Amino acid sequence: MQPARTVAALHDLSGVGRCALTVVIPVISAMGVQVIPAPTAVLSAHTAFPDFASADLTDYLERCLDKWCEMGLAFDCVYTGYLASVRQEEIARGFMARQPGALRVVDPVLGDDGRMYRALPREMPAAMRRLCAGADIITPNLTEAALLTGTPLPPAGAGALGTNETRMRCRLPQLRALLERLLALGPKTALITGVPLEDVHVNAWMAQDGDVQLAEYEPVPASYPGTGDLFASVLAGALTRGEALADAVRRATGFVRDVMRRTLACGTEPVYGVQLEQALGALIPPEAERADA
Ligand code: PXL
Repeated sequence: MQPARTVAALHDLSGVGRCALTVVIPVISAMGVQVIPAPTAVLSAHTAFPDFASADLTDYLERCLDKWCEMGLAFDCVYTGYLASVRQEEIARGFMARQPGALRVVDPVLGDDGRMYRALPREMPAAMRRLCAGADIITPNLTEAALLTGTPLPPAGAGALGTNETRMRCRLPQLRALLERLLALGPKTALITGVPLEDVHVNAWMAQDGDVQLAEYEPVPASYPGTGDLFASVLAGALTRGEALADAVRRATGFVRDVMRRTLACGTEPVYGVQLEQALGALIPPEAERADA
């Protein structure tokens, strides 16, 4: 019996709406990996709701990460998501430098549907670029990939909440060029989620000196906030367990699709997020693997 591997999770804690830590913690825990959370902000509900209470935790984040280093903790993975300020990016980058043995998963949470999240400062894409530079893998959606690379944003309304009306279609050379621009920022692997590629839908990734790899999926005719967090959490959990990248991407792709399908069948309002709770069981490793993991 081995102790659980550990993930330091730098994400916000939004009460209503199933995103960030309320997704990260159950998903990665179900996969048999311990999550040690450092909340970047607390919100009554995520920022797609018309109104919410929030508190920025930048000072706390710095003190928390310093304490963990003073305690001598060495994490197997550092996984970052929604960072609320430019200073939080500097703090996260400094923490990664002090965790040289950790896998670095950076989900550059900046926006969706052709728009930046409205609570984020304008300087956040430039800051996030610096964090991406030192990552083992980054997992932007198309909007975030555009913001990170200075590519014109996909038209707003493509994939709007609850419609998934993806008017924009990518071609393979365009997708390859976008992945190359992301890799030029410095991460070892760049992965873009939710790409309408010609007549299919894919999650696409490329490693430095590699070629484009695709995980195709049957799209669900709906769009929910938090699915990027869900995808990146399954990916981070699987990679921390030592799974190969292609297997981890396929697992994350399949799980997100399954959860979206279940949610659509429930008919709940999209802004409340996906029906994750009843699907978590599928992530629990079989008994035999749990014993030797
Ligand atoms: O799911 C990404 C996300 C994370 N954190 C907060 C958000 C969102 C998306 O809206 O508002 C606070």
